[in-house]
Amino acid sequence: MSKILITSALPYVNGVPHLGHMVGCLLPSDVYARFMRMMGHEVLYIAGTDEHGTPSEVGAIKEGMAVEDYCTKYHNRHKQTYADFELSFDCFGRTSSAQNQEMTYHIFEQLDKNGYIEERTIKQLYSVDDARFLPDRYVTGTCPYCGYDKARGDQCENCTKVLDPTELINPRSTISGSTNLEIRETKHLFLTLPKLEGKLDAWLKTKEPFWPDVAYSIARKWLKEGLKERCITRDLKWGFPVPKAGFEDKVFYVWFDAPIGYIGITKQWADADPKNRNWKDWWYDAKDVRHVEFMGKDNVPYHAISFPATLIGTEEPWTQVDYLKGMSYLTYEGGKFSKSANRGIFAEDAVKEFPADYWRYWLMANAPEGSDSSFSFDLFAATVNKDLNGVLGNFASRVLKMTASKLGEEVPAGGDMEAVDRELIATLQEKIDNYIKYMNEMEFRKALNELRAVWVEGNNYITVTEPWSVIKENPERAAAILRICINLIRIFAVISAPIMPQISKAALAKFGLEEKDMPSLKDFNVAKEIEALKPGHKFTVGDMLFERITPERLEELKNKYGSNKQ
Ligand code: B3M
Ligand code: ZN
Repeated sequence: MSKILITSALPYVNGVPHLGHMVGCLLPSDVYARFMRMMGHEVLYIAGTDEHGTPSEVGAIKEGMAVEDYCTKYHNRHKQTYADFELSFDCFGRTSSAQNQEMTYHIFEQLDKNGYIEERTIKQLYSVDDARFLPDRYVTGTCPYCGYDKARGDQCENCTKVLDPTELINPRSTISGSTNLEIRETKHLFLTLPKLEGKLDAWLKTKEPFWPDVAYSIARKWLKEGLKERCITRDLKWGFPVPKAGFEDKVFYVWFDAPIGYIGITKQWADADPKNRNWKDWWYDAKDVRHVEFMGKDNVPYHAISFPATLIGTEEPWTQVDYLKGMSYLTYEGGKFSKSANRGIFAEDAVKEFPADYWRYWLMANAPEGSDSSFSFDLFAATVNKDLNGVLGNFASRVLKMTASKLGEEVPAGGDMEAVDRELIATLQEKIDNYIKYMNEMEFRKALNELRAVWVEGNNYITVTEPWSVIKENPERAAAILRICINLIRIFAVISAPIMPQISKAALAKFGLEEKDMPSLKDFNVAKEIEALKPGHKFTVGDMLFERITPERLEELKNKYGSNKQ
């Protein structure tokens, strides 16, 4: 057993997550955390809301709230949605916490002490009417690269170019709309990334054999182009005040304290309960920890370059990322999710329509891994009806109903293993081994293909063995077949648990079993597990595990969530 530290990129607190956010980092990290726990590892799974920066300030102004209250409101909303999605964080914290402030200050002071912080005077847009500087999103204007007229000061949403607010054409204040802007000088602190290039390069090389191509090539490209000094302070009110003489009226840039948030949130977790391990056992001189990070591909440079360099610059033994899983994007019917245009389904509405597991399964089976993927209600309904209902759900209900009506509501006794049964065991062992291998490698689409193939084997087995006709001449043999099928239901429930925890629980409950009764996935042995439920073990038929989506319901969903709009 080893210690696995798993983090998901921290969603910005403003705005509510849609399915693309769910599959972009949160859900795969949860599936992996659940899987690793079932493999017998000690797991610490951390996430939280990213609360600083201009988006929160601007959002709070729009809602007429104090920014602290605004962040608390949305933090709670995120937390509830993720709980509804069954995300099994050990701690879902906040980057604005006192613990994160302490960590941020410590890391900053180390960097400063080691000579990696430099003062510079830069030119920034100043709004005369608002009497303040306008960093990042406080300024809107026309993108100099693509001409999009609502580009924000930090990035153009249209062409994704990272911008400097002074580059915008026809800039205006996001707060007041004022165009009475001038360029003024202001002093800021910079992290001298070029000085850390050599060490970063050496560190990155140690990761090369292990990192997936996408993440590694993004990191390499940045290094090749040469690193620039990064401004880590802002003229804002909301954020951690900079603890340095002459900078008291400035705060740290959101991307400086956000990744430190992984450590700060771990400390929140440790502080919340005295029995939790000291946070240092995970983060500081913790040689037995493997750290895996999940994020959207746009976040890779920050996690592969700036944050590792920040930690290297402290000259302290911080835990660095060992494996970085970068995800591509999920589109909605081939286009963008948009709350304002009422296009796409948001996570909190999704769980009101169907149980979380339907979404979890679809999203993981169609995860945007190598390239982008697209959600559509047609695809979703087809998967729910075919894979979940048709293959998995029907198998369970057919087997239990048949057994209950012919032999009673308990695992039947009698009969021996035959060649066809041994073949089934061998096939399942191979497929389950593959499933476990792919899950270990975080190849989720491949893993779910194997999982589905395992369920299909169950259906094939019952089709070939025909217990409903065998029972007429050979009840003993029929009992043996149905006993195997019943045990298959339990096996399916166990191996599906990281993806569909609720369905897994519901299936196990039919046998009076709970989550804690599940065997480890490590060295999962089908020959042994196929005999786990012994003759005489009681079961209840109960409800179907899944509900079919009718054509009428499908049409209703498409209208409600804007699929039928151009
Ligand atoms: N909040 C960006 C995003 O949500 C940012 C991630 C921070 S991870 C430390 O895409
Ligand atoms: Zn642009």
